[in-house]
Amino acid sequence: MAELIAVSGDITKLHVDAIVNAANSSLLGGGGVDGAIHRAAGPELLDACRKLHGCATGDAKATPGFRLPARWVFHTVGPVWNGGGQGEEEKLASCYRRCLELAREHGVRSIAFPAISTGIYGFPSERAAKIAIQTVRDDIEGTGVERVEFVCFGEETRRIYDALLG
Ligand code: AR6
Repeated sequence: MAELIAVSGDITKLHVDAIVNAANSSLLGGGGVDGAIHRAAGPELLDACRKLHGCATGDAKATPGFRLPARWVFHTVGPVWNGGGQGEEEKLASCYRRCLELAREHGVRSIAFPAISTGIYGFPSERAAKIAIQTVRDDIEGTGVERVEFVCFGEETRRIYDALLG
């Protein structure tokens, strides 16, 4: 059984095999967690991202972590929240699913996810957390991942994950 836990703080500091970036479809950087990851990884990360030629919403692509403690960064593009009637929930689930597929392909045993789409993209936090946890529980088997950290940047997110993870 894989371990699913909530942790607080900055995802760029974590010593895990892979961290997930909540990117945009250009993969060329931005604000929020994306900006923090690019700053901490160094300019080599942007060079690597340029070679990926973007990423569709709900998909994910891998780069090395460069100067990060994490070996890999899985860049995924969450949906912009538009009221919930435009497939946002399924697209968000797809982000988590695709990152677990990349984890399997790259032999990743520990992975840390930020709360994808819940910042600049405006996805309601509790709905997003339920989807994150349910998708990971449903899809983790057979990937080889042993530990999943849900990184909570702020007390409200932490409260939500603690309540849902029990
Ligand atoms: N460590 C962990 N979580 C963080 C960090 C950090 N250092 N910084 C912010 N968060 P957001 P989105 C949390 O806005 O909503 C970018 O410009 C934050 O509190 O980073 O998917 C991209 O380029 C929130 O809970 O991502 C896209 O254009 C969560 O990370 C757009 O933002 C996600 O917030 C993507 O928006």
